[in-house]
Amino acid sequence: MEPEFIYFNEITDGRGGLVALEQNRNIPFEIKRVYYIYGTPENVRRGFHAHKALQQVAVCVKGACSFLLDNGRETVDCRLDSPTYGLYIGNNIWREMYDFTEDCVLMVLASELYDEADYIRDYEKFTLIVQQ
Ligand code: T46
Repeated sequence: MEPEFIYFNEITDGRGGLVALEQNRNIPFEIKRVYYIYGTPENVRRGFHAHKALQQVAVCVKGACSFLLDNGRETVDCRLDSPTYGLYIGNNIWREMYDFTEDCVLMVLASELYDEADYIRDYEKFTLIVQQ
């Protein structure tokens, strides 16, 4: 299993950098929701769930954090440490986020509005679903 990174086009000049994220262009779905996670204390792990249908792209717009991704057969760990690329996470992928730097701002673009019913928060249930 490999992490699916999306590398964004950077527009840089003497004033700094700019990255544009556009639905169905460099983001492979219609963007219905954006949220961000920040102020995560050291040694905290978040996530511990998969989604039934949701697709997301996670971008560390400041600082860094790590993801563990698990498709039920394999796992992979990867680090997000730049606003110039994102991590695509499709449905039925268990994720955990960890090793947040103090200044980390993790922005996530999502294909659907928030819906708790789309979460699979039980790992046993997740493994049964992906083995079907
Ligand atoms: C994911 C990872 C990367 C809302 O009310 N609206 C929202 O859009 C979201 C994302 C969360 N919430 C509520 C639900 C919980 O009461 O905020 C609380 C914290 O959410 P959660 O514990 O699910 O946060 P994480 O960091 O474990 O997971 C989040 C996303 O929920 C999830 O979809 O893939 O970030």
